[in-house]
Amino acid sequence: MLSNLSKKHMALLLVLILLLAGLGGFMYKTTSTKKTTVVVPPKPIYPFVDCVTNKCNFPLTMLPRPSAETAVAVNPKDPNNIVASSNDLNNPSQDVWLHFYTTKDGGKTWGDGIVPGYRGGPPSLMTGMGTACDPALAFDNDNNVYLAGVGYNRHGVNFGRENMIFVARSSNGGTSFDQVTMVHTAWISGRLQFDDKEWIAADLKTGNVYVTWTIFTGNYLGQIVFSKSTDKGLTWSLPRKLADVTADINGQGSYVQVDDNGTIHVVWRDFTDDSVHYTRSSDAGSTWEAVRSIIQMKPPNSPLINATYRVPTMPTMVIDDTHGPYRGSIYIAWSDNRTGDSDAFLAYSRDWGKTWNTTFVRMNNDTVGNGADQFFPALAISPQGWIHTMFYDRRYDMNHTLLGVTYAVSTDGGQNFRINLNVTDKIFDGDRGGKSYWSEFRGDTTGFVGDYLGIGANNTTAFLTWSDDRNASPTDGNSDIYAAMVVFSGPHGNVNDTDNYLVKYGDN
Ligand SMILES: [Ca+2]
Ligand SMILES: [Ca+2]
Ligand SMILES: [Ca+2]
Repeated sequence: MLSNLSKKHMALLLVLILLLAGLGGFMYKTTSTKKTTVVVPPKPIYPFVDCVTNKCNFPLTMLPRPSAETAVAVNPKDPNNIVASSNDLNNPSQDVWLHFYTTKDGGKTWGDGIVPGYRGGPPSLMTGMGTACDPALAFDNDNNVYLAGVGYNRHGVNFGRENMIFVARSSNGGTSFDQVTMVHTAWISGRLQFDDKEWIAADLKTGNVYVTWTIFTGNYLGQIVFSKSTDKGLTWSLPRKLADVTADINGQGSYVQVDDNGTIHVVWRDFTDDSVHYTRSSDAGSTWEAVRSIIQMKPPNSPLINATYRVPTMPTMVIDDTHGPYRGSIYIAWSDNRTGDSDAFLAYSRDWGKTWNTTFVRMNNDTVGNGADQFFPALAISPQGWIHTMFYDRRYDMNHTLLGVTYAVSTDGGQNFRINLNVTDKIFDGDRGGKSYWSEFRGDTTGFVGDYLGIGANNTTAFLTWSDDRNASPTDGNSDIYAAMVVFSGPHGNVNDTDNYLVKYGDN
């Protein structure tokens, strides 16, 4: 055997023996002169979960009954003023009502309240409604924040307004919501209609407020409609259909945004062919472009494998009207099953929605086809023009069943999301949440994690909110709203340094 060893092998063996014998210093000195050493600088630290300002994961509400479905908005006038909202069963109406959570100090302390009109509370236009749900939030440029929702009477109490889209306004940065107005009621005697799943946006220059939603008709097809307010939410225009073709009547999940040119952009899911429909208006909603089908989705099965909670696929959207290099880009995210399990996908336009890229970006960076589902991607854009997303993620459980939450970020106009950060400090079983949400009224034990998540960003920090079942027993349905703050820019650098590092040295 020894005869087969070359002199080189013998030398290596000797080096090893000398190293083990404590003579490594000497040997290192002689060998290092022959090597070119690649100096890998220490990895930048951004982004990181801020566990100092608040806990790494902190509850916005953890009352005993269920909460789910979140939205977040950041005050453009005051980046430390952030408002979140959720559906909440912890209120005297004993049904879902909109709960809001407000910070004025960048997330250190939070106040909260519920929209007026709940049973036994201060009166509002919503008084008498059983349910107020589906939060959507938008700040204007004058410290007003608008909270839109769906109101209805789940128990079928007849008093003339069975169902409506409403908007609550706060003129004090979300400390209280004192003005509640009705955008539209679908209740018409003898005809079955239902107003559902609205979204809201405010034009920062004109102060106009825009709402889109679905009107379901008797045969349960959904028409996407639009209404606007030019008086800070006091009055609303009659709903206008966004598609003037009878074929475009199978929509749901509309999402409205407005850019700094005043152009209004709306997307929704069309259930006929699972495509994302898109239209825009450059005259404050008077006329609209012909509706286009811009993204062919492959929605994941609802529910997912090993789960009972529903996973509706609806598009979310942000517009880059910053002065960053990708100004004019529009980003749309959705859950997609094209790789065999659910992923968080992104599509983009670079020309204010005129044309759309047909190559889509997978935002979760785990191995393709590994069986882990990512879903409910929410989007925010920071003043740098960086795209921030969060989604539920099953990769952190070896069995791909329990849920965590991932933050991902792109600094190159959505082309790469190299950075994925696990923000959850405890993964949880999504089937545990919200059981009573349904069982009280529908008699089943289906889990519920809401239909979407909410994220917002100022120029240093992303604010992530989600429905979390870590405190739920197998039977009580006690979901809570949790939040995390992810710092992506600060005195020692920013997430772009990390991104550049990953390009140069990889993720080691
Ligand atoms: Ca909902
Ligand atoms: Ca996946
Ligand atoms: Ca709870």
